[in-house]
Amino acid sequence: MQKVINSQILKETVIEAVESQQVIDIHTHLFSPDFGGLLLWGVDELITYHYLIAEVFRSADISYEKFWAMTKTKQADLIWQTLFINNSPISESCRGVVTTLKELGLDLASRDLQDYREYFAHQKIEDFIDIVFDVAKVKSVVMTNDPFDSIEQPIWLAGRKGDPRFQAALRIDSILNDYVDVGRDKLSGLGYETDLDLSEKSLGEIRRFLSDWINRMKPNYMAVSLPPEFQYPEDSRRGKVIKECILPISLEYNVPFALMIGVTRAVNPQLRMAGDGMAKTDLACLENLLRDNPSNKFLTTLLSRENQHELCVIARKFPNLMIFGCWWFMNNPSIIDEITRERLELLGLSIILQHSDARILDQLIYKWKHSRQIISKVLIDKYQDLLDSGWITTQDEIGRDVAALLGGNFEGFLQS
Ligand code: HDL
Ligand code: ZN
Repeated sequence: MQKVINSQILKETVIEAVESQQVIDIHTHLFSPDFGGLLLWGVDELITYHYLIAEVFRSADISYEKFWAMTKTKQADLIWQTLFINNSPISESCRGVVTTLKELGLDLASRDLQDYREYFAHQKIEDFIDIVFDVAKVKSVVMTNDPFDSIEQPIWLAGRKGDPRFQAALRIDSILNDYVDVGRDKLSGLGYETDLDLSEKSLGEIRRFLSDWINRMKPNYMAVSLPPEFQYPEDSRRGKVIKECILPISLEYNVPFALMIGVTRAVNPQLRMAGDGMAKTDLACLENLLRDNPSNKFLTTLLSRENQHELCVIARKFPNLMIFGCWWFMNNPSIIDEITRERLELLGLSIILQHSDARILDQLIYKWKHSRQIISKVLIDKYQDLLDSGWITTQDEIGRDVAALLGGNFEGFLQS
């Protein structure tokens, strides 16, 4: 007999379901150990995560030149002193470091960065991966793989097998956003000759490139980050490659096309990777893509809070769109809470609630602990509303729903 839920046991039931659910993390910048130094981990990487670099310049009296001339250890020392000792680490990215250290069992009372470095110095990466996946309750992560990256490329060409917990995603920003200055040369470097005018022959070569790398990588999806001014259809090289190459290949191989829209790259180049900004997007681009390609599957996450409500409405109109996660500047408790509520209210359970965007392995611990806390809070309220309306539900049904929201919907979307 399944246990019927009442208000008294609702909270513990939802928290238990959310906290125990193994998640599929559908967008990260993590790499399996066979990619060598591309896999980042440890306390100095945590502290010099580009989110904290942006924040340290607001509080430390240091020039960009001086900071970038420092070693990573010295950068970490400065960030630790500035954002954790001279100031309470109250921002989400600082609090994430605190949560990670705590969940790894380190003594936060000491605040001794050298101590923490000692702990990591004694970890073997193969074991540490198991510790992190276990503590974070992550079943698998999807990487961000760039066939043109000088370190990744030879590993893929040599026939990467790798840890199956690290799934691939084929990232194609340089072809779509930088074809003239970067993409065309990179394609040529891999033996795909294309011209500036994107002749039929060139479009065929780009389709051949996509086919070859889908066969090689077996990616969960093809992804691109796009600026807020992205339009579709668009009389541009990007518009032509999407229409003539990405969409037909996505359909042929049943590999969804993931659009991550709203990033304005290098608004402050002096901050390097920390220098990107965001802006609201005209989502007619999505509506046109979805309406004109009803058999194609699309994944989308947006960078502007102001776009989130209309994204939910668009997803109501087009079942071939799966929205996912609280991306980057969205990934803060107050916004995760807000957009998770409106997504559940407008789309029910047909969403992928969250991804981590983790760049450092250890971040899986805090990004998922923080998200689970908020997701539990929202789900408790939404199931309470349901109970108040008279619906009768059970522990098993809540477990089923949570499993879908934290991974099952992604698996189902890929297999559909
Ligand atoms: O383009 C992306 O995938 C973004 O997530 C960027 O990598 C960004 O720098 C980031 O790490 N955001 O969390
Ligand atoms: Zn990312």
